[in-house]
Amino acid sequence: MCRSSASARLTLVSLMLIALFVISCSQPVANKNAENKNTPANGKTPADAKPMGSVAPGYFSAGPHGNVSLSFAAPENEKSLTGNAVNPIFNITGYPIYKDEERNKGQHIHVILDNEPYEADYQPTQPFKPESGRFENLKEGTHTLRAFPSREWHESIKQEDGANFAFLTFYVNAKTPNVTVDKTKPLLTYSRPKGEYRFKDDPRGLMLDFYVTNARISANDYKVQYSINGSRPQIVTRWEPVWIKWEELPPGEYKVVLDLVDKNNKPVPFMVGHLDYNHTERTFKVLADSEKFSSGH
Ligand SMILES: [Cu+2]
Repeated sequence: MCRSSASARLTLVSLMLIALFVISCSQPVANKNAENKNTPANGKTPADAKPMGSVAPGYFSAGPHGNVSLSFAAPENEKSLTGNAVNPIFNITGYPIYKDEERNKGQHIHVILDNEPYEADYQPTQPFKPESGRFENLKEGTHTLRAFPSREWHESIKQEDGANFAFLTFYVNAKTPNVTVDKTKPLLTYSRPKGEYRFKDDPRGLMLDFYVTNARISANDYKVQYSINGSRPQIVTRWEPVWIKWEELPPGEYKVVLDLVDKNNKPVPFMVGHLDYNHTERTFKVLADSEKFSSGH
């Protein structure tokens, strides 16, 4: 009798311990799922977001609220990673980041490894692992990450003081010998166009967009030069997106070349090893109504 009640008590205590263990283990998972729902709550457009109306049908815009600041919480600047994948985490203030699950659109951060096409991060406080796998299996040596916030339609938020532009250097295993990254030099960061577009999907045209740091863009200072499919180079004298008319972009494949140039239209390089970040070549595609987007779009 006594023995059986003791063993019953023991069973009860073990059951309670198991229950406690299950609760304590399951709680972080539950929290993580809640966080994955997105910011702000529940993957919705913020209440104060304004519809763009006929200018850009289907899009909303929220903020900025004062000056925007963006920085990396991870990885650490000028440190080696443990492993060969980078999963950046951000601190951002002054600009709402969200994804509206119903519209499948939202404000996000463009994250650029080295001088590759950007990846869109809609959850900046979580380690970012783009589906493309672009941030994995990195080559040994010196790499950079750049980031800036963007609108639902992928236009960068431009801020002259550059406080919303984050830029860091990191290493896989070790530094590449003789490669230095001078973050004080004039820098042109390519953003758009990227990938595939539906012909006439935006009444404004097709957006060419970029971020400029440590340089003023004007008619008698630094300028941005672009050329599409080898056409005569166009000079941009204002830090604003260029909306290219659809009439100039019938369905097909295109190559765009973007350069930072000085007041004499001479290219200004930003060298990281053998890569010139101020000279970017990209292909994009304009699809006819009958064509399907390829997977990964
Ligand atoms: Cu974007």
